[in-house]
Amino acid sequence: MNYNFNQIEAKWQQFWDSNKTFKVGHKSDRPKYYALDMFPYPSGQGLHVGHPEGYTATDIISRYKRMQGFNVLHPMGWDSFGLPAENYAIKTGTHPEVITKENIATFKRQLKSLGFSYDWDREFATSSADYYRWTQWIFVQLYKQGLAYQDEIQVNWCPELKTVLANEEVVDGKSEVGGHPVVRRPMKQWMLKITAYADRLIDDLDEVDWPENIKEMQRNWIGRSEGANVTFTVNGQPEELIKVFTTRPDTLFGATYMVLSPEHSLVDKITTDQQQAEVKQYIQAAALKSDLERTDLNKDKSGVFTGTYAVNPVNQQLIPIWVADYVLISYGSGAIMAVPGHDSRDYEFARKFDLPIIEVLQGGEMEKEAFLGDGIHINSGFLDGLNKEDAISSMISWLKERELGDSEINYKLRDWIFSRQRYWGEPFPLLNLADGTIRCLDESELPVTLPAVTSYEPSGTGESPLATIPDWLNLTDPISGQAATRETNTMPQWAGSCWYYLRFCDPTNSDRPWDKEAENYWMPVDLYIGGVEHAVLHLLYARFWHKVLFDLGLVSTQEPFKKLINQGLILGSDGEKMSKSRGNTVNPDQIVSDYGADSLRLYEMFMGPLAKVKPWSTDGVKGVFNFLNRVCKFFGTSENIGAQEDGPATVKLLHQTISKVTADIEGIRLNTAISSMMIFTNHIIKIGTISPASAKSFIKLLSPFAPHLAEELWSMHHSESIAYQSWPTFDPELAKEDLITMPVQVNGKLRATLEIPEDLSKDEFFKLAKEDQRVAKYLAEGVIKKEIYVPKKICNFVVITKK
Ligand code: ANZ
Repeated sequence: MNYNFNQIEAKWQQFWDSNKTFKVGHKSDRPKYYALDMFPYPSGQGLHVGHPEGYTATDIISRYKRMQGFNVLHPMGWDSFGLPAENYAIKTGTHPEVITKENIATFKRQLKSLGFSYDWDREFATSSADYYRWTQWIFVQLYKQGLAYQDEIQVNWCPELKTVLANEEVVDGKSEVGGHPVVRRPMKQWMLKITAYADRLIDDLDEVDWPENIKEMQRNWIGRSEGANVTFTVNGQPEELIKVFTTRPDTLFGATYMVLSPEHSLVDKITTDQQQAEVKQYIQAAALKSDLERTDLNKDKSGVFTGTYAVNPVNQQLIPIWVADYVLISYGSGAIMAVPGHDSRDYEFARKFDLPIIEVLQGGEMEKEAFLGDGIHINSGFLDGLNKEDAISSMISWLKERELGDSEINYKLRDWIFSRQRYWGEPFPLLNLADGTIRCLDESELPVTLPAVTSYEPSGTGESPLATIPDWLNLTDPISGQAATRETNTMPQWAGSCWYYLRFCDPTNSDRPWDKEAENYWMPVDLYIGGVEHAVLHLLYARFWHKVLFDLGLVSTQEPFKKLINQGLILGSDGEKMSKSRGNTVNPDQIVSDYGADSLRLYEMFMGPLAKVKPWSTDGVKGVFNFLNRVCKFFGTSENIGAQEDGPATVKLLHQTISKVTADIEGIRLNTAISSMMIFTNHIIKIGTISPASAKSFIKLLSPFAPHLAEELWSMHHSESIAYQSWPTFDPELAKEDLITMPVQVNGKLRATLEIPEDLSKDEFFKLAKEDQRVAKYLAEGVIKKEIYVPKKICNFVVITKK
């Protein structure tokens, strides 16, 4: 049979579609499996080759699990609110909804052309009112729990995008989208109290099967830090207290100065007249810098003296109070006690401004650098002689007794700034009433839909374009009868993706966000595959919402995503990141048209381990295309499938291949699974014939990877789809390698006998022999002069003993 992939693929895509082959329901006796892709943002660029990488992996697992007897939920939808569609609308005057629809149609056509086994009946877009109605509903629950509140805070304001950004959306002082400068500015914002869940968000990471680096990124992002707060008084102004947070209360005797962050409320009050001008100027300069610039270890330290001193509570010493931007207002109390002897930043600062450096733990070289390690305390009064740990607890007790401080835990995590001054997002279900109060809408009043507008430009004053539509903005509150205005901010892009995996359990429910029974059956997500770029954004936000929903009894699991895998980036063939400007991008449509979807799927899995970064190679695509061609020719020719019985070599290799492919799929080593199918194919083409039973098994193995070709080959002898055929099993006895016994001698004396596979190479054999404890002992007595090897018979090491 000729490998007419175009025809084969179109035929089977049509078949799956019209038969709804992958449609599932939750009323089933079969065990469930939920395989989820990070649903795409339907951008104007269409699919890139990075999308099918993760999507093919989950598709292989889904198809495999179906054949294993699982009821598999494998859905797809669209994360369709967000800035790019709105920016495009501003440029072209087209409604974001129109653009979004077009983009979705393109994405869907592309995904369908790759033969992914989605239950398309579950498809939805987060920007449709049927969906965001329930996003608003969840906001109402958060509001009722006191987890949503309004606050005047310093926000990341992006003048170019004319919007506020979350910390997570600011990278190196620039907007993550577009790379525009971001400045700090106070604004009234809706906040979500994610900090209330900080401990659980850290602790429950122990329960999930996620890559360790992602867990670590979340832990660092949350940044739990145990320490103490200490209160200092201001010299001459005893009513003014400065509270600091420190992880090292044991170093209090080494505090030689203090630092207030430029935004600290006491700066103005305590600065002497003489220093006022200099301090003011410094504060203005600091406002222009990002937090990252301010805390960069490699940046030169800057600061100014306030002219005032604080009193160190342990020894009543007067220490100067400085203002410096390496202390951030957003962390701890925005003030520190500086211990240059044992903190690197303080050390640099003290060197630069000639402030005293006192050693309070022994072990370092104060002339060179701060000593950060553990040691015995010196110059520390009642702490002298204690190590770090004991001194910390001793100091905390001392401070507590005198009401000068207490133990404290701090988090880097801040509450989530949840409002955006944009049009293309979920409207808040909130009314500002004439009497100054806020009314959160009732479930029955949802959805609050986005009105049609003609201009999408943000006002630039910090208000959303929605503020410019009086008909939508102003109303009489039907409950209180008061005049009211709607909240004009919209929710950030992350809102819709915080719970889409729950909606997939029950996507068309118009009474509730999801049916409890369906949720109970499908959740948690068993396998979630997506990009590492979501490590601290989507994955943290979704876990937070999920925990709130869990506490409300609305979901049955503490964690949403049981197992997570990040696919590695696919680079251009030049080894650089793919980008239009470099001209190294690959269009998946082109590959599908030249080689077919099965080749693209197979190639993306064959490139290397899923999690690794890998460069693209079109020659590689040709390689797997040739493999599929050979499979098609051989298995598509009925005369080849005529063997009465397979020879022992074929039987052994088949059982080994089934064993290997099964284990590799379970371990998500999809590249090596493909290699073993290639080895089997080479073998069987050489033999020239195979029994129908063995051919069936092989085609089944191939089917999750190259489903179109597998369906076609299967259909030559069967009338049902291969999708739900049972996965082939293997006999471990038959898969076993034949072993031979090899005696190992050292200087002619038998030291061990090794059981090795018959076809083990000489090098591999010597490696095993040298690693064997019984042999290694004698080899260690000298140096190997000679290695004698008689295949399948014996080996001998000639060792010359050291003198
Ligand atoms: C005195 C000290 C002595 C400190 C020493 C460290 C070592 P983590 O671990 O990240 O929580 N700090 C406190 N608030 C700060 C702020 N707003 N901006 C910049 N730095 C701040 O860091 C806690 C430590 O960072 C605190 O402990 C404080 O310096 C500093 F040998 O206090 B330490």
